[in-house]
Amino acid sequence: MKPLVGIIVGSKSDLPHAAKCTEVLDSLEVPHTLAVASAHRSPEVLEKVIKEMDQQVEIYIAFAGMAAHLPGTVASKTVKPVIGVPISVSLSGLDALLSIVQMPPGVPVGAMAIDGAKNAAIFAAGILAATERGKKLKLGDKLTQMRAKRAAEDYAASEDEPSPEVPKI
Ligand code: C2R
Repeated sequence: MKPLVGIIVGSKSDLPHAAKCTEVLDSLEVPHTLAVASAHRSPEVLEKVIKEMDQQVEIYIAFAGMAAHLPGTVASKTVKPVIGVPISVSLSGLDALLSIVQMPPGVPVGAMAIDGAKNAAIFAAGILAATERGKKLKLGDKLTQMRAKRAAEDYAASEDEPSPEVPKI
């Protein structure tokens, strides 16, 4: 099936983070594709990867640590939405966060929290929910169910019974 989400990581060392993202996408049955390519170390490979992915995907998720120029570089080569995930490799991930979030006007990147791999998947699914394929995949319903399941698990972990005012899910 044609992938909807293109995932690019700056190094193979980022793959455990990408796995947390693909786990959520898989649970939502969102098809995805993944490549390892760096704006710094392998710019030609990155260019080729984006050209190929752009024929297929509707949205990108780019993971990078340190001087994380990868998501911004992806955004410079596509008009499709790019979600950037800063990875905490050095300086507690603040270097990567600032590199991703401070894009110049005209070339936006949607920055997630440091190591926010799961939210990247959920955010991508939320954007895709409004598209034709997203509607076919019932992404809106699946995201609502996912949130309700988590809330129910939290209530269940309460020491006391939830008060009657708390709506049952
Ligand atoms: P290594 O573990 O391979 O030394 O990489 C990667 O995303 C990784 O988190 C350390 C970190 O360098 C990051 N990296 C970038 C870019 N390429 C690799 N930030 C880039 O092009 O922005």
